[in-house]
Amino acid sequence: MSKSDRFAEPVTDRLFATEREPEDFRFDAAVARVFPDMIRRSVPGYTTIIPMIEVITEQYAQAGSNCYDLGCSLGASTLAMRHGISHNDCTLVGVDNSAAMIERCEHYIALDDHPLAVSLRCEDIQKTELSNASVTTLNFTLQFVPPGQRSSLLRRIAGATRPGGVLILSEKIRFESEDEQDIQTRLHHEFKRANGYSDLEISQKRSAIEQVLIPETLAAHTQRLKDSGFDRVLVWYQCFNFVSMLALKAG
Ligand code: GEK
Repeated sequence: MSKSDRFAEPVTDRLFATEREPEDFRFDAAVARVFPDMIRRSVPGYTTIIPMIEVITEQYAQAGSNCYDLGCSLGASTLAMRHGISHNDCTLVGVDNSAAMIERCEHYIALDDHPLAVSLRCEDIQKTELSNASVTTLNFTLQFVPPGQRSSLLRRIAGATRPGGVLILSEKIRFESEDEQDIQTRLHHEFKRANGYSDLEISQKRSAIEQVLIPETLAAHTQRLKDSGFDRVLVWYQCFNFVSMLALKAG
């Protein structure tokens, strides 16, 4: 099976295609059903970031350690980590608090042919047990945690990370300058149009998600990662207002 086949699902996202009552976005069964299509057509760079998570995991997973995918959804990033781990004594854990996501994730994990066991937890990432970690992934998940609760989660992750371990943090960001914010937002919306979303879909999704997904600046992310106990922070990927960072603990 090729890497892209592992995540393929032929269900097209039409959730916002017709006029609907304004309601906050939730990761429910309807979203879980169309999720692979939704995230691929909505997040610039997602299809590059997933296979790179495998490459990064390959570099940083340590023998006898735990690897965590926090906010694993259907397991695309979990499976990338699984294929990147070369130590058979590692433990891989995927965590998501959406039962609809975890249920479908189990199915995707079972379809995959890698021998490393994956343990799935339907839990809040803010409460889930973390220890002895070498690689932790937050692939577009921290943005859904209320801003006031982000520091305590990152402190817990840094505290659970071994020397030489990493956190892969992918986020939608906002920009200090209003001008850059406008340009990057317009380019993101053009990306969605090019992927077949209508203006109605783009604007209804935007209204549904704006109270739920709170983006912060790159400077805010970097400072908080350092304050939380990571020694080094670098950006390894950016496409418009979507960024992936690597936060490292000194070895
Ligand atoms: C991927 N990483 O495909 N506890 C547990 N899960 C949570 C929490 C929380 N507090 N908050 C949000 N989630 C995946 C994509 S999607 C990103 C991640 C997106 C979960 C939520 O249920 C959802 O499944 C996931 O985080 C975010 O690489 O939809 O833009």
